[in-house]
Amino acid sequence: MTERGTLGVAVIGTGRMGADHVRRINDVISGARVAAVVDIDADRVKAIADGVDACTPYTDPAAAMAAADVGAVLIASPGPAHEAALLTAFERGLPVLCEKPLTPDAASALRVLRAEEKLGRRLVQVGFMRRYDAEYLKLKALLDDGRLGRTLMLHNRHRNASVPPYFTNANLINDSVVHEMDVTRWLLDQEITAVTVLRPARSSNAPEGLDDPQFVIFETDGGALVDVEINVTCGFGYQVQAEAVCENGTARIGEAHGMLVNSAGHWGGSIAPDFVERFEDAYDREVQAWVDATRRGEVTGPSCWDGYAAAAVCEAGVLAQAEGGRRVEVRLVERPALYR
Ligand code: ISE
Repeated sequence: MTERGTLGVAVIGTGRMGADHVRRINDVISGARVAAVVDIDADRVKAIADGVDACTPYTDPAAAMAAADVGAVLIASPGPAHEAALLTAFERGLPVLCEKPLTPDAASALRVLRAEEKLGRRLVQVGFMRRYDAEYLKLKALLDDGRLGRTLMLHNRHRNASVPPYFTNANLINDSVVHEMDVTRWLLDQEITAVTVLRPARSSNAPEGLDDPQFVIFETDGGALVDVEINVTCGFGYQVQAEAVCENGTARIGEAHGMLVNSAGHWGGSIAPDFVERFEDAYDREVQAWVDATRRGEVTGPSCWDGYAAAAVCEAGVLAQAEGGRRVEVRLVERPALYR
């Protein structure tokens, strides 16, 4: 933290999300500045640092975290690099906002959780940004106030116009459905206990090696049934919708009715092209909440427990997917006191 109390952030990873967070911290939110940027691509990281006032480029995350003007870390590097960066941040006592996934598998997520538990205090907020989306927040408040009774089912639709060529069936679960895993756990305040994956006929839009769309079913420890249509080659835009079916009513979000235009015998609006645009406000709110909490000396938002639980559900999901239609149970360790 500087004398003026502005939080100096090191942004690790300057790919699409990292670069967007640099812009966000610089131009959109308050109370923080980008003091360091880190990327293994030295030219890229220098170019980004050159565009930011008093920002130092690094190729080594540990060197950036040792800098005197760095008071917190935002990790947006690829998932396999997260564990090392998180453990270094723990050694330095630095608060972290870690983009999802916390780490790519349950065993490494549990190692991170145990390391944080050893510190005896939380340092990590995991970047499950849908928890900061205005519509999801309204749905959460409605379900929590109990007016509609218990939630019995949750229907989700998660559609991407397209995905990068490297996207595999496992990515469908680990990169995309992981968001529904987190919102299910958060909205219902329940753990997911089993996953089943079914596949309809393969879309002719799906690239070689990707079975798209798929239909994923979660069971929860509160007896709810949750389904997810994951459909990442729909072509027409980015859509995330959810409908809670409760004892005394239903509630639906994600229709995204912004402006409606009547023209030339048609009415309608537009669909966001991708998640960066659809969830722009949620990302802004998420990073602002992290900066505000950090400046107060607090850690809020999704925890290492949430990151670990999501990783364990992902593992069950990938297995369920590979075993076509088999129901796979999720096994979690006992929830430590730090996360209750
Ligand atoms: C991407 O990685 C995300 O996190 C998006 O929110 C998700 O909708 C998309 O399917 C993923 O590929």
